[in-house]
Amino acid sequence: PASAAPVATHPLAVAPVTGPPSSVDGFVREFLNNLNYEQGVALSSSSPNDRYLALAYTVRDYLMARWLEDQRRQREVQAKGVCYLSAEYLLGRQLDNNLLAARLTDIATEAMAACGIDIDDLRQLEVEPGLGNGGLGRLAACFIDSLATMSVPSTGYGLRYEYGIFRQTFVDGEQIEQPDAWLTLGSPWEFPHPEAAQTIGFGGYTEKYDDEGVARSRWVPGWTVQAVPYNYMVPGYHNGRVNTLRLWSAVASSAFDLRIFNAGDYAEAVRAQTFAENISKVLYPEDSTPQGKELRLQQQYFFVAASIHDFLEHSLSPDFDLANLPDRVIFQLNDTHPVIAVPELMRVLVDEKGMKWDAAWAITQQCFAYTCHTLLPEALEMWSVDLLGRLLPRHLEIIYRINDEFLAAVRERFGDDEMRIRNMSIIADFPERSVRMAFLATVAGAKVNGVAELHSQLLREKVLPDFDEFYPGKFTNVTNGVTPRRFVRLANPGLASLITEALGAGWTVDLERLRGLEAFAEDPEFRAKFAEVKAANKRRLSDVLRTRDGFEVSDGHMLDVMVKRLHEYKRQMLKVLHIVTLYEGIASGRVAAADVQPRTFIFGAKAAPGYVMAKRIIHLINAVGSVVNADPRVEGRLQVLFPPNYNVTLAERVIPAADLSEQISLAGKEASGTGNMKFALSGALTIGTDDGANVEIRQLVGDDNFFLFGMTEPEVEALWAKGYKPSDFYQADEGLRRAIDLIASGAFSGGDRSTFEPIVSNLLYDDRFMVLADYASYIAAQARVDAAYADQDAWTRSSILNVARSGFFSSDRSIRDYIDRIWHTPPVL
Ligand code: GPU
Repeated sequence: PASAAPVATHPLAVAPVTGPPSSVDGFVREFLNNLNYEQGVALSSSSPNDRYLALAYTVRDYLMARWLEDQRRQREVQAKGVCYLSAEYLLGRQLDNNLLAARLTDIATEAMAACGIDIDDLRQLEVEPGLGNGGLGRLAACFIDSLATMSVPSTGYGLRYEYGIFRQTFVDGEQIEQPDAWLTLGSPWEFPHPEAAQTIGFGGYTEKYDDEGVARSRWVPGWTVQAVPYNYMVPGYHNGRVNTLRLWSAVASSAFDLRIFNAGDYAEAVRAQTFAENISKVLYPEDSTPQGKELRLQQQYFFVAASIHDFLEHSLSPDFDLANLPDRVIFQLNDTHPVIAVPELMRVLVDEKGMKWDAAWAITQQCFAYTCHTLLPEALEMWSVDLLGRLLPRHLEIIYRINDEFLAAVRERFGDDEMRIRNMSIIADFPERSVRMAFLATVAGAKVNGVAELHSQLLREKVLPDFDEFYPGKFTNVTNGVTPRRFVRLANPGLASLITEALGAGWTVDLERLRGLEAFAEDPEFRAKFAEVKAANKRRLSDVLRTRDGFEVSDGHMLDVMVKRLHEYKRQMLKVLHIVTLYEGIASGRVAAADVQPRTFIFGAKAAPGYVMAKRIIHLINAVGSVVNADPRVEGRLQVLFPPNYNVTLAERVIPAADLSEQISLAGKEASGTGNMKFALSGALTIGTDDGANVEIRQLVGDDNFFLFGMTEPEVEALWAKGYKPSDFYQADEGLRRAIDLIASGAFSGGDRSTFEPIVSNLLYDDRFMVLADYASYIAAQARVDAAYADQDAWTRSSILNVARSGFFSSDRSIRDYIDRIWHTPPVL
């Protein structure tokens, strides 16, 4: 009973499309109003947090009229729109982004100054909503920014975790996780709508019944949870658009059992409430390695069921013919996490709306599309039939029927090729009977896309070849992108001004225009200005790291940066071996410190709390840093910094300051990468393998402006086929031997040889990600980096060319590709 028909017919009931007056005085008045009447404090007695909240409310107020208008229009126009279903949105701070989008940055800055407030002090107070793990969640945030900026009718749907990605600290170099209580000081950017809650069922049983002669099934859930939506504004850049991100929060259907409460067992009385509300309590901190926990499946079903019902109830007119659903919506599945939406839509259409199975299935197959973000087999989610049957019995029945019909069609086409049937079945039998969610998504999706050219190719050829053969034309590619609003305009204002000075305005929404900078790369004056921007960004980073972590970044160093989740396939270990090699050369006296190119290595990485090897590698990085940074023989020419709790906010400071971008995953393992794009757009040169979107970056920026190393994906395959023995590489390479031996000797663990022994033996005897095989090539490429960096002016030229040729990596281009190849949802202007 959420959105009744509009009651008011008064002319003023239609929100005016302009917000409050856009003047400094007007802003001050609004701000003080919010401070007094929302926060309930006077300016003179207000806390910094009061001021931050009042400022946020003021910005919000300016966007509000447009938001209400856009919601009204989306309902009225009835155009086809996108529902982006994602378990993660790694948004980053909101204040600056919303100021930029609403063209309020200068006004707000002056208004705060007029009140005696430095707006920068307020910026620092915002706790970023860390509702995602890494690349996948950040991509979703970039995409909703582009969708709004491009005026595409769309809603982002996800989960409002009470605790986001954990806060990382280091104790004696080891990662400690702390809960991310991001909501405690208030959350000015969200709007709860308890009246629009959806009831979500779980458990129970299914039953057959006779519906006037037609045999039907229905689900009788055993328990329910309320899904309460929280709306967030997603403002487009300078286009007056405000889209919606709707995140669901779990609330118990009844707060507590009054009879038990009255009988005095208080803990038992609220047990059900705690149980229900756990669903949106915390983000699972696993990136690319899901653990298959029941609560995670509850989260997934909870948010997609709420989202589908929300869309059907609130976006369609009451008399809408569901046969036409594909004309109105495409549900984009952000990896397998929301795939349980497929049997949910089937259940709604067949069981609740009384549609025939075949008709419902034809509709469903047009309403979903699936994006795969990985090639790692352990990242393709599987749910045990046992668990699914207990938690969602009707959905399991539906999945079985989808599979039966699918396999029958496969048989018809290919004959009784049992091997093929087993390989393609949505239900796997080993190691345990389970549902392959990627297969379900592929069968149900109108389109399936990978996230970079190489990834999409490998997805078709290696992961789902039978499906590619069975469904010609279903597979496609959409190379990832990043929003230039946050990652150039906000994160790199110096570069942004320089670009505007050179090319004029307009590039922020048409990033291919950066091509125009190619000519400027030949202009010594421009190069000098560009170099000064990079130097200023380094100073800004130094300031941040000094106040945040007490680090002193050395002047005049190359900044060599590796920031991303800690995962063995990403090969932070290769970077460590490089550092240890440089250090060992100096410590042994074979290399004079004075002959080493001064470098500061910056790491940022969180490890999944249960990922033991990843945590060991974090420990090792910190241990190497402690030794290298303190050894006088190094003469300060090498410095290793590992600021804890890498997040979007820190990324926005680190990336613009970087000289060298480390993108060194084993070829064929990183689906795309998006950090690689952010660095290139900030003028860092990449040292990287032929993996993910690195391939496309190199093709665009040119071989002369990219340091390529390592095996190609076919070479990796060939080495596996031949039989990979990492110890052979160890034996054959003296530098590698020295580096590994130094780690094994206990040199970084106070003489204790056991601390890092598991890392050493893993490298020597397992090395799934072929670190040792690519070592020599990596070290050689780093030598080329040193040589190139020695010519600062030539480096700057390359750096400018990286920016000029990376316009392709705007998420606006990605969204355009999604529209053309998958969604067919033109902008509605
Ligand atoms: N990715 Br699967 C995640 O961040 N989390 C996941 O659970 C999965 C994939 C990443 C890929 O590793 C990265 O290569 C890609 O750029 C990113 O998704 C966005 O597509």
